[in-house]
Amino acid sequence: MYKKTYLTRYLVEKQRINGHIPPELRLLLEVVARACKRISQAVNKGPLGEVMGSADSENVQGEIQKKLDIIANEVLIEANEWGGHLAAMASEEMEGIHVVPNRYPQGEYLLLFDPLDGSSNIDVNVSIGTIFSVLVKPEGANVSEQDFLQAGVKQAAAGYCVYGPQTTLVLTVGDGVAVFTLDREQGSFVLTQEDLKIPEDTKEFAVNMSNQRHWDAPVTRYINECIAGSDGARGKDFNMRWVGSMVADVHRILTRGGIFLYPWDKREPEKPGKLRLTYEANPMSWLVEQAGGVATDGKHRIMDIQPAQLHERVSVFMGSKNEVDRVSSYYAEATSQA
Ligand code: P6P
Repeated sequence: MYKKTYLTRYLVEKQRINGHIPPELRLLLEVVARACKRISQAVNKGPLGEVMGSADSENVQGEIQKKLDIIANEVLIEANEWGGHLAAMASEEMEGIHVVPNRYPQGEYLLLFDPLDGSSNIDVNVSIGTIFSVLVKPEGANVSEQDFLQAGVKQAAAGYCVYGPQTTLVLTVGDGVAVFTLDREQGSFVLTQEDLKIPEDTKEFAVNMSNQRHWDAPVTRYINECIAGSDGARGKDFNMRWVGSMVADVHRILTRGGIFLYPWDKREPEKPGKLRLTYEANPMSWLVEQAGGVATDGKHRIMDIQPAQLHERVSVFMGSKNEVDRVSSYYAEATSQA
């Protein structure tokens, strides 16, 4: 019989054996996991749940919100505000932070999330997911948005839950990456993989090719070499995958290697990239690094970037070490030749 380790036992042992996570952080992660189960149930209903389609609203990014974006956001807020483990939350779907109401005790953690990443895929039944990042609230009286502006290296925990053929929770608290698969009969997440490792080499890249004419030179050079394959400088053929849902693409890369690229492009030159630093790039970067991969914006380690704004964007290259390092070397060459 397969010895099943459920999420609770995994976290209790992390707390008890290596004292790696304090009780409040364990509680936080269990509450987030429970919220993800509820989101999974809503997502899995699809049209039967009358939750499909767009809401009549836009988020802070100016993007049309899907009904499930709002539902997922509300599930995470409601699940986390009463437990006493959090001081406040920040979300892609909310302009400002959500401070835990006075009727509840405030805790020492800050939770950031993209409640339903890839929501453009909801109506076409393609994998989507929840991305979350946990920070420790700095000392001081009243929590503020400024408290959330911490570099990714300060994270206490990071993870995502992908709602695909399986519902899978992927988590790090700084000592490796663990994977939990939702056992729907038990209603619990079961540990199905520990200490995930990304191969340093890969033949698979993930990028939205329709943006090619807008990229800068180092990215154009890198992708053109991948496409030239064994006929070109790389001397090997590459394959391309692009789901259009970061959670799905990064999960594939964590599982079998690859490089994910969402670079700056000249369509909106004032923006460093499309993806958000604090609740998308930072948690994904920590998971990738914990699995032996690399995550940069082409010039800097993503987790070293000091956020200036809660919803600021960043250029993203992450995955198999040798491929991401190659992109960085092309940026370095371009800078030295400038
Ligand atoms: P594009 C989803 O909207 C998202 O934020 C990421 O999940 C995904 O990787 C990216 O945008 C897809 O962007 O421009 O290819 O639709």
